[in-house]
Amino acid sequence: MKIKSLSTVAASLMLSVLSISAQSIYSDDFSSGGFSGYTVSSSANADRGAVIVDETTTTPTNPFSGNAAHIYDFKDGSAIRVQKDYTLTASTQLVQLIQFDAALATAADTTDGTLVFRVANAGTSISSQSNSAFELQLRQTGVLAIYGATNNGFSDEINVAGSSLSIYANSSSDTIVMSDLADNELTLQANEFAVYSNGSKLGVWGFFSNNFSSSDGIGSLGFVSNTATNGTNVIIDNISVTAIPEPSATTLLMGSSVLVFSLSRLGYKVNQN
Ligand SMILES: [Ca+2]
Repeated sequence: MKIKSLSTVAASLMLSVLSISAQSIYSDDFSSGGFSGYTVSSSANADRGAVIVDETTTTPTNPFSGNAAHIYDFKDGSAIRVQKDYTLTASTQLVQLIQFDAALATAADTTDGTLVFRVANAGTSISSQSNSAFELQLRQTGVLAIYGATNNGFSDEINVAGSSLSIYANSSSDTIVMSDLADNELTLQANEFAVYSNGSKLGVWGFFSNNFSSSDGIGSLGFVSNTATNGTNVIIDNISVTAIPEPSATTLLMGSSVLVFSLSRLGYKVNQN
Protein backbone atom coordinates (compact mmCIF):
# COMPACT_ATOMS: atom_id res chain seq x y z
CA MET A 1 0.00 0.00 0.00
CA LYS A 2 2.79 2.34 0.93
CA ILE A 3 4.72 1.47 -2.23
CA LYS A 4 1.64 2.08 -4.33
CA SER A 5 1.05 5.53 -2.89
CA LEU A 6 4.74 6.39 -3.27
CA SER A 7 4.72 5.34 -6.90
CA THR A 8 1.57 7.39 -7.48
CA VAL A 9 3.35 10.44 -6.09
CA ALA A 10 6.42 9.64 -8.13
CA ALA A 11 4.29 9.21 -11.26
CA SER A 12 2.68 12.63 -10.86
CA LEU A 13 6.11 14.15 -10.20
CA MET A 14 7.46 12.50 -13.33
CA LEU A 15 4.53 13.63 -15.45
CA SER A 16 5.18 17.21 -14.45
CA VAL A 17 8.91 16.84 -15.15
CA LEU A 18 8.12 15.44 -18.62
CA SER A 19 5.63 18.16 -19.45
CA ILE A 20 8.15 20.81 -18.38
CA SER A 21 10.99 19.17 -20.29
CA ALA A 22 9.22 18.25 -23.55
CA GLN A 23 10.17 21.07 -25.84
CA SER A 24 8.87 22.15 -29.20
CA ILE A 25 12.03 23.24 -30.97
CA TYR A 26 10.67 24.03 -34.41
CA SER A 27 7.38 24.38 -36.23
CA ASP A 28 6.29 25.87 -39.54
CA ASP A 29 2.80 25.87 -41.05
CA PHE A 30 3.97 28.26 -43.81
CA SER A 31 1.36 30.80 -42.69
CA SER A 32 3.94 33.60 -42.93
CA GLY A 33 7.50 34.23 -43.96
CA GLY A 34 7.54 32.04 -47.03
CA PHE A 35 10.88 30.23 -47.17
CA SER A 36 12.66 32.80 -45.02
CA GLY A 37 15.39 31.04 -43.06
CA TYR A 38 15.44 28.12 -45.48
CA THR A 39 18.12 27.34 -48.00
CA VAL A 40 16.37 27.02 -51.37
CA SER A 41 18.77 25.85 -54.05
CA SER A 42 17.31 27.77 -56.95
CA SER A 43 14.51 30.18 -57.77
CA ALA A 44 11.32 28.65 -59.08
CA ASN A 45 10.82 28.24 -62.81
CA ALA A 46 8.86 25.93 -65.10
CA ASP A 47 11.33 23.08 -64.61
CA ARG A 48 11.66 23.04 -60.83
CA GLY A 49 11.16 25.09 -57.73
CA ALA A 50 9.58 25.66 -54.36
CA VAL A 51 6.64 28.04 -54.01
CA ILE A 52 4.05 28.86 -51.37
CA VAL A 53 0.50 27.79 -52.24
CA ASP A 54 -2.61 28.63 -50.23
CA GLU A 55 -5.81 26.75 -49.60
CA THR A 56 -7.59 28.55 -52.43
CA THR A 57 -4.96 27.55 -54.96
CA THR A 58 -6.67 25.42 -57.60
CA THR A 59 -3.56 24.13 -59.33
CA PRO A 60 -2.31 22.28 -57.46
CA THR A 61 -5.00 21.71 -54.89
CA ASN A 62 -3.65 22.18 -51.38
CA PRO A 63 -5.32 19.69 -49.00
CA PHE A 64 -3.81 21.34 -45.92
CA SER A 65 -4.92 24.43 -44.04
CA GLY A 66 -3.68 27.89 -44.99
CA ASN A 67 -0.41 28.09 -46.86
CA ALA A 68 1.76 25.13 -47.72
CA ALA A 69 5.00 24.51 -49.62
CA HIS A 70 4.78 23.18 -53.16
CA ILE A 71 8.02 21.53 -54.27
CA TYR A 72 8.35 20.26 -57.83
CA ASP A 73 10.97 19.06 -60.30
CA PHE A 74 9.93 18.12 -63.82
CA LYS A 75 13.33 18.01 -65.50
CA ASP A 76 16.56 16.11 -64.98
CA GLY A 77 19.93 17.81 -64.71
CA SER A 78 19.74 19.39 -61.29
CA ALA A 79 17.73 19.17 -58.09
CA ILE A 80 15.55 21.49 -56.07
CA ARG A 81 16.53 21.54 -52.39
CA VAL A 82 14.64 23.18 -49.53
CA GLN A 83 16.52 22.87 -46.23
CA LYS A 84 16.28 24.37 -42.76
CA ASP A 85 18.79 24.37 -39.89
CA TYR A 86 16.22 24.43 -37.12
CA THR A 87 18.34 24.14 -33.98
CA LEU A 88 21.95 24.83 -33.04
CA THR A 89 21.66 22.92 -29.75
CA ALA A 90 20.84 19.50 -31.17
CA SER A 91 23.59 17.88 -29.09
CA THR A 92 21.31 18.41 -26.08
CA GLN A 93 18.21 17.29 -28.04
CA LEU A 94 19.24 13.80 -29.07
CA VAL A 95 15.77 12.23 -29.00
CA GLN A 96 13.36 13.98 -31.32
CA LEU A 97 9.91 13.61 -32.80
CA ILE A 98 9.90 15.05 -36.32
CA GLN A 99 6.57 15.47 -38.10
CA PHE A 100 5.26 16.85 -41.37
CA ASP A 101 2.31 16.47 -43.71
CA ALA A 102 2.87 15.49 -47.33
CA ALA A 103 0.55 15.20 -50.32
CA LEU A 104 0.99 14.52 -54.00
CA ALA A 105 0.09 17.61 -56.02
CA THR A 106 -1.18 15.35 -58.82
CA ALA A 107 -2.71 11.91 -58.60
CA ALA A 108 -0.30 9.03 -58.15
CA ASP A 109 0.90 7.60 -61.44
CA THR A 110 3.77 5.63 -62.87
CA THR A 111 6.25 8.51 -63.07
CA ASP A 112 9.46 7.96 -61.13
CA GLY A 113 9.61 11.42 -59.54
CA THR A 114 10.91 11.30 -56.00
CA LEU A 115 11.17 13.98 -53.32
CA VAL A 116 13.54 12.89 -50.58
CA PHE A 117 13.17 14.02 -46.97
CA ARG A 118 16.46 13.94 -45.08
CA VAL A 119 17.80 14.97 -41.70
CA ALA A 120 21.40 15.91 -40.93
CA ASN A 121 23.67 17.75 -38.52
CA ALA A 122 23.13 21.50 -38.62
CA GLY A 123 25.43 23.15 -41.14
CA THR A 124 25.67 20.14 -43.45
CA SER A 125 23.84 19.78 -46.76
CA ILE A 126 21.13 17.21 -47.26
CA SER A 127 22.03 17.19 -50.95
CA SER A 128 24.35 14.36 -50.00
CA GLN A 129 22.80 11.20 -48.61
CA SER A 130 26.09 10.56 -46.81
CA ASN A 131 25.39 13.54 -44.51
CA SER A 132 22.03 12.15 -43.52
CA ALA A 133 20.92 9.98 -40.62
CA PHE A 134 18.12 8.52 -42.74
CA GLU A 135 15.74 9.43 -45.55
CA LEU A 136 12.09 9.11 -46.53
CA GLN A 137 11.40 9.01 -50.25
CA LEU A 138 8.04 10.47 -51.28
CA ARG A 139 7.44 8.90 -54.67
CA GLN A 140 4.89 10.00 -57.25
CA THR A 141 3.80 6.38 -57.51
CA GLY A 142 2.34 6.73 -54.01
CA VAL A 143 5.13 4.71 -52.45
CA LEU A 144 6.76 5.87 -49.23
CA ALA A 145 10.25 4.34 -49.24
CA ILE A 146 12.24 4.45 -46.01
CA TYR A 147 16.03 4.26 -46.18
CA GLY A 148 18.43 3.72 -43.29
CA ALA A 149 20.73 0.80 -42.51
CA THR A 150 18.06 -1.21 -44.35
CA ASN A 151 15.16 -0.04 -46.50
CA ASN A 152 11.51 -0.82 -47.17
CA GLY A 153 8.83 0.54 -49.48
CA PHE A 154 5.17 1.04 -48.56
CA SER A 155 2.57 1.35 -51.34
CA ASP A 156 -0.34 3.80 -51.30
CA GLU A 157 1.05 5.86 -48.41
CA ILE A 158 1.36 9.15 -50.30
CA ASN A 159 -1.65 10.59 -52.14
CA VAL A 160 -3.45 13.83 -53.04
CA ALA A 161 -5.46 13.78 -49.78
CA GLY A 162 -2.30 14.09 -47.70
CA SER A 163 -0.54 11.93 -45.14
CA SER A 164 0.75 12.81 -41.69
CA LEU A 165 4.25 11.44 -41.20
CA SER A 166 5.88 11.15 -37.79
CA ILE A 167 9.43 10.05 -37.08
CA TYR A 168 10.96 9.31 -33.70
CA ALA A 169 14.75 9.48 -33.93
CA ASN A 170 17.22 8.44 -31.25
CA SER A 171 20.68 9.96 -31.78
CA SER A 172 21.68 9.26 -28.17
CA SER A 173 23.85 6.34 -27.06
CA ASP A 174 21.06 5.03 -24.80
CA THR A 175 18.18 2.67 -25.49
CA ILE A 176 15.05 4.75 -25.09
CA VAL A 177 11.61 3.38 -24.22
CA MET A 178 8.75 5.81 -24.60
CA SER A 179 5.04 6.04 -25.25
CA ASP A 180 4.42 6.78 -28.91
CA LEU A 181 1.66 8.91 -30.44
CA ALA A 182 -0.69 5.89 -30.37
CA ASP A 183 0.10 5.43 -26.66
CA ASN A 184 1.97 2.21 -27.39
CA GLU A 185 5.42 1.47 -26.03
CA LEU A 186 8.19 2.27 -28.50
CA THR A 187 11.76 1.10 -27.95
CA LEU A 188 14.56 2.70 -29.94
CA GLN A 189 18.15 1.52 -29.64
CA ALA A 190 20.92 4.05 -30.19
CA ASN A 191 20.87 5.36 -33.77
CA GLU A 192 17.45 4.02 -34.60
CA PHE A 193 14.33 5.73 -35.93
CA ALA A 194 10.67 4.75 -36.17
CA VAL A 195 8.27 5.97 -38.84
CA TYR A 196 4.51 6.40 -38.50
CA SER A 197 2.05 7.21 -41.28
CA ASN A 198 -1.30 8.66 -40.20
CA GLY A 199 -0.62 7.35 -36.70
CA SER A 200 0.19 3.78 -37.75
CA LYS A 201 3.67 2.45 -37.06
CA LEU A 202 5.47 1.30 -40.20
CA GLY A 203 8.60 0.05 -38.46
CA VAL A 204 11.97 0.77 -36.90
CA TRP A 205 15.25 1.14 -38.81
CA GLY A 206 18.88 1.92 -38.03
CA PHE A 207 20.58 5.13 -39.14
CA PHE A 208 22.85 5.17 -42.18
CA SER A 209 26.50 4.54 -41.33
CA ASN A 210 28.11 7.59 -42.89
CA ASN A 211 29.13 11.16 -42.08
CA PHE A 212 26.24 11.96 -39.76
CA SER A 213 27.50 12.60 -36.21
CA SER A 214 24.99 11.17 -33.74
CA SER A 215 26.49 12.98 -30.76
CA ASP A 216 25.94 16.32 -32.52
CA GLY A 217 22.28 15.42 -33.04
CA ILE A 218 19.81 16.19 -35.80
CA GLY A 219 19.72 19.93 -36.36
CA SER A 220 18.68 20.23 -39.98
CA LEU A 221 15.86 18.90 -42.14
CA GLY A 222 14.80 19.33 -45.69
CA PHE A 223 13.58 18.05 -49.00
CA VAL A 224 15.58 17.43 -52.14
CA SER A 225 14.45 16.10 -55.49
CA ASN A 226 16.10 13.11 -57.08
CA THR A 227 18.00 14.29 -60.15
CA ALA A 228 17.82 10.84 -61.73
CA THR A 229 14.01 10.86 -61.91
CA ASN A 230 11.45 13.37 -63.15
CA GLY A 231 8.00 14.32 -61.99
CA THR A 232 8.42 15.30 -58.32
CA ASN A 233 5.26 17.22 -57.43
CA VAL A 234 4.62 17.37 -53.69
CA ILE A 235 2.94 19.64 -51.16
CA ILE A 236 4.45 19.87 -47.66
CA ASP A 237 2.90 21.48 -44.57
CA ASN A 238 2.93 21.51 -40.76
CA ILE A 239 6.55 20.70 -40.09
CA SER A 240 7.29 20.31 -36.40
CA VAL A 241 10.11 19.04 -34.24
CA THR A 242 9.81 18.20 -30.56
CA ALA A 243 12.73 17.32 -28.32
CA ILE A 244 11.88 14.36 -26.10
CA PRO A 245 13.70 14.52 -22.77
CA GLU A 246 16.11 11.68 -22.17
CA PRO A 247 14.72 9.88 -19.12
CA SER A 248 18.23 8.90 -17.97
CA ALA A 249 18.86 12.49 -16.91
CA THR A 250 15.54 12.86 -15.09
CA THR A 251 15.91 9.41 -13.49
CA LEU A 252 19.32 10.40 -12.15
CA LEU A 253 17.85 13.67 -10.94
CA MET A 254 15.10 11.98 -8.97
CA GLY A 255 17.39 9.10 -7.96
CA SER A 256 14.78 6.62 -6.71
CA SER A 257 14.14 2.97 -7.49
CA VAL A 258 10.45 3.64 -6.81
CA LEU A 259 10.58 6.23 -9.55
CA VAL A 260 12.18 3.81 -11.99
CA PHE A 261 9.37 1.36 -11.20
CA SER A 262 6.73 4.02 -11.83
CA LEU A 263 8.51 5.10 -15.00
CA SER A 264 8.25 1.60 -16.39
CA ARG A 265 4.57 1.60 -15.48
CA LEU A 266 4.26 4.82 -17.47
CA GLY A 267 6.00 3.16 -20.40
CA TYR A 268 8.89 5.55 -20.16
CA LYS A 269 12.25 4.24 -18.99
CA VAL A 270 15.82 3.90 -20.07
CA ASN A 271 18.19 0.95 -20.27
CA GLN A 272 21.83 1.86 -20.23
CA ASN A 273 23.82 -0.07 -22.80
CA1 LIG B 1 -0.30 25.47 -43.63
